[in-house]
Amino acid sequence: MIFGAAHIAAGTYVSRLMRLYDYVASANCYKARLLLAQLERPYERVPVDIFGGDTLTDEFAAKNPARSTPVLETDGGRYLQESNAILWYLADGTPFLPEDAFDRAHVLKWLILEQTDVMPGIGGLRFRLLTGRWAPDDPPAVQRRELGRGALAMLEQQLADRAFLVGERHSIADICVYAYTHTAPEAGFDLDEFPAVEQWLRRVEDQPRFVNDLAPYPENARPGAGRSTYG
Ligand SMILES: N[C@@H](CCC(=O)N[C@@H](CS)C(=O)NCC(=O)O)C(=O)O
Repeated sequence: MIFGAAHIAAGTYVSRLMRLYDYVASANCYKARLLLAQLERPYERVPVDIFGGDTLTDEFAAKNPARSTPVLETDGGRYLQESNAILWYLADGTPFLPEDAFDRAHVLKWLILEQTDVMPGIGGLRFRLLTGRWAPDDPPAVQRRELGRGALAMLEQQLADRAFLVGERHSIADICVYAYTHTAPEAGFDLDEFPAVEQWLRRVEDQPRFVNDLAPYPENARPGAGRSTYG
């Protein structure tokens, strides 16, 4: 699937369209799709069925030894792994990544906290509840819920008196944290308890060219139904 117009450079060097190796139900992948849409960057989307065994192949491991999506193949044919590294690479030189060193460091801080707190505490919990890997009262679910609540409380405090996470303007910090935070109700969190987070979610959704194409988990994501690193 190709998004945007293909670009073929003149001369001996033929620039390829960027490729995003992408799983449609992954919010880590959705982060990249959202930024690409907002930047209006053309790219080719290469669907990866992570529960159909696609990340278990040698071919995929050559692109990402960690066997995770997303992976960006640049127009020069190089591979970049990790969703937040992909956001940083694509946003560099655009309004989505501030120039000021202090603000950039704060963006980096949120990219880190998203991976340590938001993704496991909200996204990882949601995945395991929705696909039947855990029941809400299972001890690992209770532990993750505590992590997720802590992440939402941290965001609530940060957003109580500001419109966006860093420097009062929409940046990749917001895109990155939005991706799993907006799914919090599906992980059992009540966002009425976090009104500043709720309002911030709506502000992110009001940004130009905002898209939400995060798909629900398919049947083969249930345990035993497919083949993946999750079993
Ligand atoms: N830290 C990684 C995590 C990526 C990740 O966990 N991707 C999942 C989908 S959300 C995946 O592709 N898993 C496939 C597998 O492990 O087989 C990132 O941010 O890119």
